Amino acid sequence: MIKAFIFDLDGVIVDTAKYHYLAWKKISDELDLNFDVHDNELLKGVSRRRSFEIILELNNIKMSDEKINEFCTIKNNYYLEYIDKLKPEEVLPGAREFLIDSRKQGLKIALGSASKNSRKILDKLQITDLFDVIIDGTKVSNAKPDPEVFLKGAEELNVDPKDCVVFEDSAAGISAAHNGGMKSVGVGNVAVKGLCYYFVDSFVNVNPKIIAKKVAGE
Ligand code: B16
Ligand code: MG
Repeated sequence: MIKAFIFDLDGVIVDTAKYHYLAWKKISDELDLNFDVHDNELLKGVSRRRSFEIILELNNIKMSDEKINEFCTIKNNYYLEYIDKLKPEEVLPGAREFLIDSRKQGLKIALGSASKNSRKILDKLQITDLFDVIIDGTKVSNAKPDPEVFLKGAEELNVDPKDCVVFEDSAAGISAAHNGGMKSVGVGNVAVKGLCYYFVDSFVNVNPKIIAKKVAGE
């Protein structure tokens, strides 16, 4: 029986990918590296450091660990300039209502995100109190598709992984859910439609009870 929902952040609750892109683009331009919106797709769901390594690999550039850390810090400062201006209205359509309805129906709620800025983003969106548990990039050492972020969420919620549903927009995130023995619901990104148990275009008019039944095969 489904007892908990675990939500990815970027691409599921809010579109922060556009701000990650603008920040990576700024640093790429400064370093004279090629980087476009198409390349940005490769960074979704991926950690900050791995994101920069991918940009370097695309440009055939090698860099010391020290320099990589330095540029990741600069990128994050650029990114935070956008996050500081984030408005509650930027919660993706239907997501706030879906979180509220899920709780009303007795489901436990966790966040499972790679972002080290998750708490700040939830606070800006004014939805922090809709989550029982928050697992983010500051609490895990293995990136998706490793299931660590979702397994920690299930553990802190005190729910068996098989009774959890993960909502994700990235292929790595869907794999992470399956690797942790959880059901997956793809959100928004048609590229994951063939990978997940069930798919929704958005949370608009989506009923948590129906989702729980669909993934349970009822
Ligand atoms: P930060 P998610 C991920 O969030 C983003 O999709 C990814 O593009 C980003 O690099 C990663 O968070 C780390 O973010 O730099 O804020 O720690 O999809 O796992 O919610
Ligand atoms: Mg995501």
